Amino acid sequence: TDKERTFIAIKPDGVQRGLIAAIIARFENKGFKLVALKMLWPTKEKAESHYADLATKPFFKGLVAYFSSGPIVAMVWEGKDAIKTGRVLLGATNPAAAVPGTIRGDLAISVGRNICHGSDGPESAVHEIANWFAPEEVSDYPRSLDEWIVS
Ligand code: YYY
Ligand code: MG
Repeated sequence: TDKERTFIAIKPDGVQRGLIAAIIARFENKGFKLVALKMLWPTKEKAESHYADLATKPFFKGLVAYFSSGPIVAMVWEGKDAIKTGRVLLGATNPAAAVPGTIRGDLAISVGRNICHGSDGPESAVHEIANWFAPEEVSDYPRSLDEWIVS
């Protein structure tokens, strides 16, 4: 859909490594619209609810520790097919398999330090946006540029 929204996060390693601007630029330059953004330090509990689907995985404990190890940049990006295309911009989960040109393919090496997160479907996008943002923190605003980006 044209106004699809996805939750994108720069994980603690992305913040520590000074990659905030580089990651935001990928989404901005692509043409997506930033509708929410904040820095926050996830609690263990919020990290667990964010990754609730993965609770049975062997890497879950380490993943929650990693995601709550420092501040993250939480964002909502909007645009045509933002969920699927957002994941294309991120690249494969394992940076070793992510192709050059993607964020993980260009900027990361290890699956346990893959610097960014993106929703994987419409249901998870709704769940994740609600997990990190109050409705009034998301700005629904027009951009006159949009007719030059989508037809
Ligand atoms: O959505 P995405 O982040 O690409 O991957 P998920 O399968 O949802 O896993 C979430 C997160 O877990 C991944 O970004 C890194 C971590 N992880 C891991 O540490 N080891 C794995 N074998 C698989 C995933
Ligand atoms: Mg995922």
